[in-house]
Amino acid sequence: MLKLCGFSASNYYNKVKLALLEKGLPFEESLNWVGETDRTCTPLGKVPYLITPQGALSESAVIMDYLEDAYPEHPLLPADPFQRAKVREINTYLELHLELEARKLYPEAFFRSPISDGAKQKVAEQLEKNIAAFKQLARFAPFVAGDQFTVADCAAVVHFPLIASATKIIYGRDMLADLPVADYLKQMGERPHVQRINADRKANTALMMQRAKG
Ligand SMILES: N[C@@H](CCC(=O)N[C@@H](CS)C(=O)NCC(=O)O)C(=O)O
Repeated sequence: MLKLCGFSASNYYNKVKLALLEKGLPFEESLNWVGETDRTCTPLGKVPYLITPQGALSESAVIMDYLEDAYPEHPLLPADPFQRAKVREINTYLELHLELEARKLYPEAFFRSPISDGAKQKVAEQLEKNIAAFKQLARFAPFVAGDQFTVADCAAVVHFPLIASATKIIYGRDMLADLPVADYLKQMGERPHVQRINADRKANTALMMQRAKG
């Protein structure tokens, strides 16, 4: 049995959990907060990590590739190599150029840990550029990379809300507002597995806040 380790408030954990649910794979969850991870499985201590019958894997992109390779039924990528690459391209722009940049805002936006005005300015400039580039690639037709639910949707469903709310909190405007993100998230929210992810995320976020208060 596959074991997904991490916690449900984490967007990267939820990306993998959504893929497991959408692929219909049986798995168990192990609650491992940051600081309570097994470093032999995840050398940098990041979540998620996945324990497979053959051993552990860290880094969510690697885990997503493994799931597609090991369990090709209920695919989350198109069959055609070029189309598969296009999905991965959108996914990479979303994670590397949008989420990872917006992540620099999370300490102040979500954890009351101030960041400098200079850092905010730099992130705003970078996000402006990167979101315009992402807009050029993203399809929303109706899924983020075209007419099929893919790994890019597993990422978009969990990253968009964080990017939107972090930019709204820090800059007073949702920097994703020019994209049809609200309609997309509403549509994705009708999927039962997305509803499960969101319910688990809310419950786990409450637990995380309680732990932070001590
Ligand atoms: N590149 C990693 C990012 C995962 C990540 O940043 N996870 C966060 C939680 S959402 C984490 O573990 N942070 C703790 C840390 O970086 O030490 C992946 O795709 O798995």
